[in-house]
Amino acid sequence: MFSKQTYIHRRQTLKEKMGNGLLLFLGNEDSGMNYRDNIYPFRQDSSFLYFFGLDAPNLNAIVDVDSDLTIIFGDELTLDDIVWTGPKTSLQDQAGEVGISEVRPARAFYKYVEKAIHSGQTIHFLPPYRAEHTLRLQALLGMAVPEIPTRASADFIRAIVSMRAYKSEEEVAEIEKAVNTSVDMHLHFMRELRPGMTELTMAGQLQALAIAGGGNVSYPVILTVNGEILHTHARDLPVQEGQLALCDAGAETAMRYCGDLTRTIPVGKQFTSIQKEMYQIVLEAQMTAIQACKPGVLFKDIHALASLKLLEGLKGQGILKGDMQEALAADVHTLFFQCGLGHMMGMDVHDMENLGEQLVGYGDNLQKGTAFGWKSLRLGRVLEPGFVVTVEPGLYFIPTQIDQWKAENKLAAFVNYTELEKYRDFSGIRIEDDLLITETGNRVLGKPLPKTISEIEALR
Ligand SMILES: [Mn+2]
Repeated sequence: MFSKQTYIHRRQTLKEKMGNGLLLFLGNEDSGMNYRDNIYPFRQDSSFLYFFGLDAPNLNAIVDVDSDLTIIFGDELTLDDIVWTGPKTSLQDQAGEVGISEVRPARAFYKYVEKAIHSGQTIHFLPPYRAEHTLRLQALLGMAVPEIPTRASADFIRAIVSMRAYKSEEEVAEIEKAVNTSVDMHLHFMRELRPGMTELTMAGQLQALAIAGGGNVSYPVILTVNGEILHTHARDLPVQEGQLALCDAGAETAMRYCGDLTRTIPVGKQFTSIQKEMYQIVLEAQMTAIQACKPGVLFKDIHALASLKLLEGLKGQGILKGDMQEALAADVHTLFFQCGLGHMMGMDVHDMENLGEQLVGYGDNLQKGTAFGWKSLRLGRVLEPGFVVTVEPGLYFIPTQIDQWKAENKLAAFVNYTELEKYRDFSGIRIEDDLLITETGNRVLGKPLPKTISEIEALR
């Protein structure tokens, strides 16, 4: 937990930004996997943690801007609870550590909101992502379930995004701690993966390192020899000499700040010559994109720049032909790079994604794209100092997509389908680092993690 002053200051800033109304914060609950008491690891809501710091289930909070009152709602442990959990710091004392003196029983939350509705106060709430939150809002506000996401408060979202997007020094230190644990996970992957080992064996070892780092993984480990499948998780499948293994894994700290890194390595000791050529294309696109990350630049333009580098590289391999600027304008890159160059990162690995990609990644003056490829770019807005973003270009040879585009002879002026056919089983490559945008440019966060071909082969 940060100091009391951090949380007091954050809530004060939020009150000033909002001006009036009642702000609802729904904390998360334990969630049963197969019965109520056998639970998924508990994860607090990130906005709740940001403003209240209390990483425990069954809490709600209200910031009543109109009467300048901040209240935590939750119940103290009973003797029945303590039999199972042992004694814990009282909720009253925990609230005191984040600068809140007003603690009321859980059931008083409903009464408080009911009274506010009757008095005509404006109630602001965030879009729910858990069914329990939807049901709680339904009970509190008397709204039909399908109506709830559309009635979430855009002003409340904007105010929170305008704070959480800019990481303070103490937050950057915490993120860097997460990235360093993530680096250790990747070093283990790069040193220890061997032919015959299953994807799951290695993924389990990486998760153990994340937990030993004090927190957990910040998302389920992606570790696969089918790197072209963007979000496939590790399988009970032995990896083999000659294949590429893609690992997208990160840790979150005990305070729930995240790391998110990707490396792609040969399962054997060395890349094949064609793997080397493709790897080098992605690496150059990534380094070019990192160089371009600085305040005042649209991230969407950096996405286009990285895409152009990928296209030029593929032209060099004879897979593409013609003018690559024109190819970029025609979205040829989406045959190989179907997703976005990166996203914001903080307490969520895709930071604040539950608040909506438009307001988080694009803001009010820029419209998120809807076309294939562009619709998956989560971040497009102008970069500013204090943002933490990922830069993660890749090349993905997806047989289904290649077949479909080829059957339609799509963009055949640019694509040499005969040559491309040779790569249909190539799989995929991604390289990802985490950056802090500074006043003058950027800083790659964390301890160095090898990514050139010679550095990687030296570790194998
Ligand atoms: Mn990422």
